[in-house]
Amino acid sequence: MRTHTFSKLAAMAFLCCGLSPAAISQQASLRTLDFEATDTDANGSLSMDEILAVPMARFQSLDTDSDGLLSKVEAPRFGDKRFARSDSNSDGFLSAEEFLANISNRIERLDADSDGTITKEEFASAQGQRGGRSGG
Ligand SMILES: [Ca+2]
Ligand SMILES: [Ca+2]
Ligand SMILES: [Ca+2]
Repeated sequence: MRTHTFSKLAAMAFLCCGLSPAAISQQASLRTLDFEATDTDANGSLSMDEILAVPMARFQSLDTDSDGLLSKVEAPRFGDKRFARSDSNSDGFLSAEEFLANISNRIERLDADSDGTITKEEFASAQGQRGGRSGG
């Protein structure tokens, strides 16, 4: 299985064009997640693993020294406050678990029937929840 080139491209775009960290973090948002692209086994629903593969790839691309932990320097978009909040064991680094905890919570909230997978409906309704309609 081949890893997504998306995060690599994003990382490259970040390096080459100086994309702002904010732009990257918007891509990380669940709301902008591409359902089809994320549904790697194409079974029409997203498992936790499938969804976490996206932020996990991001984690790995941020972890420039590949020690499995993000320092503040590696994760500048977090900012001091958010970093401290995410760093639940206060060791000054974000482990993958700490990095993903936030997003895991959000995924669990997406999973309306708590069956451990996100159907397209659950995904769509969660996307629609915020911000209301956008024209049309
Ligand atoms: Ca690191
Ligand atoms: Ca930590
Ligand atoms: Ca579900």
